[in-house]
Amino acid sequence: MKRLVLSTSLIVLLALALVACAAPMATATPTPAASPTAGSTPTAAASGDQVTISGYAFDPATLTVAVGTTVTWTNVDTVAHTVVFDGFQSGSLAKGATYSHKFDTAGTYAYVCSVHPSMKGTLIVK
Ligand SMILES: [Cu+2]
Repeated sequence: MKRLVLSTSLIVLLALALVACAAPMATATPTPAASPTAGSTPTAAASGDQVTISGYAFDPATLTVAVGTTVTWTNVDTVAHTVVFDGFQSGSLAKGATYSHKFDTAGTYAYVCSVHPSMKGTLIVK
């Protein structure tokens, strides 16, 4: 009986020792800082001068640029697309092809893909 009590005490001691060892490690682990931009990144106002044609869509669908900017469209789809404005257009863009146009006049320019009329984009020049 005494032997049993002894071994039980030993197990309790061992458990306490384990907890004692583990506790400082747990509290010493640095808590990762929350990403400062997570959830606060604005997605509505797209900037830059690049539009990607991907998944039968222009990305970004609406792009705002300054007057004098040359905007480049790049088709990454396997199917061909076009960039068609009122008065000028890209012609057929195969995969990997690009089309650039310089916008010297402020205004809102709507464009479509003539192959897939549901693909619409807007370029705002100001
Ligand atoms: Cu298209």
